[in-house]
Amino acid sequence: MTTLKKSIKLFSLFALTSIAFTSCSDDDDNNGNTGNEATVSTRLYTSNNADGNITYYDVTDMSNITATSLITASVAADGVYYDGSSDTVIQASRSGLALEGFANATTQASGTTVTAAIAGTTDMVSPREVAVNGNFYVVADNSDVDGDATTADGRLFIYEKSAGLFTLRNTITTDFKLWGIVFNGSNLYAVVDTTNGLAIFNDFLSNSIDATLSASKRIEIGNIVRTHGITYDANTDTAILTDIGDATIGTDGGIHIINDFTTKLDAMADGESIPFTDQTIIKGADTLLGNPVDVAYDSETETIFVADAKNGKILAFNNIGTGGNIAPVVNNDLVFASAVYLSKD
Ligand SMILES: [Ca+2]
Ligand SMILES: [Ca+2]
Ligand SMILES: [Ca+2]
Repeated sequence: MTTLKKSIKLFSLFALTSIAFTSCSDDDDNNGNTGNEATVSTRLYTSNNADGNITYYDVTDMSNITATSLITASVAADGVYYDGSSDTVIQASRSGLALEGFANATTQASGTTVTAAIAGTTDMVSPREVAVNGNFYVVADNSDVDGDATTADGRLFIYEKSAGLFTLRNTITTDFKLWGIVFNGSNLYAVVDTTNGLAIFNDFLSNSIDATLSASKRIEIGNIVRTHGITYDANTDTAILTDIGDATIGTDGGIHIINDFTTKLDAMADGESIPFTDQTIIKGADTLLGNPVDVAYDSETETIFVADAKNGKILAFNNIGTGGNIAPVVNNDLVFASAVYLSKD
């Protein structure tokens, strides 16, 4: 690490530790959980494109959120994931162009410099979101594939995790631009970047050789301008997608919540759209949503967490009700925030 980079990273760390959290949650969601009897720790893992460090927030008690930062050699990173069985946090490094996994994730002091215990091969060009199914880690890469920027395409890199290594199994080329991805069982949902589209790949990991693959089904999400982030909660059959609107505007972002998602999806023909009347939409000046690029959901507390790259924020919303122009209950600065992942263990 160069002295300059070290200085920048140290400065970032000091800036981080001086952050004051604002939270006005006092367990008013009527779930009877005061936090005292909870046996689980709820953590929100985040990555960013400002310094490439991993920051996780312990959000078990929303009125007393603490932050821990792990200092990595990467200077920019996107998709992030936490494996509770091995206490390992994984991110897709945009400076290293590989997956990197850090052990003892929750037992290190904030500010500790960490080195990758699980290294990946450097196959990617522009890694974004990560989706995990067992030992398979899929990374969406949004670089142009065919050398023609006017034709929409992207690649999904499928890695298999083994002891100390992410090994590339195969690559799937898509006929649309990629960003957010998430598994629902064996099916992979992928947002269709620059549009309001969502692509569904049934039994995605069964595609085990390099290939170009069209989606099993494509739908549209009504009233979204340009989607980026997606999450799916199987317990409540809820899908949540983000809308960045115009990428140059910091006040036009939104969050779209779709209940009974698979019921709706299964009933839809290819190309159909979910009307805005079948969604709960959070949007407006009070939301602070500019370019929400990734989203996570705690269905137990009905809390949505968002990484907003444009406004440099980690935001949380609860008491969502019918949505609209609601203020976040957590508003934390994280410059060039790129990804979020929620773990309960
Ligand atoms: Ca192209
Ligand atoms: Ca925007
Ligand atoms: Ca994510």
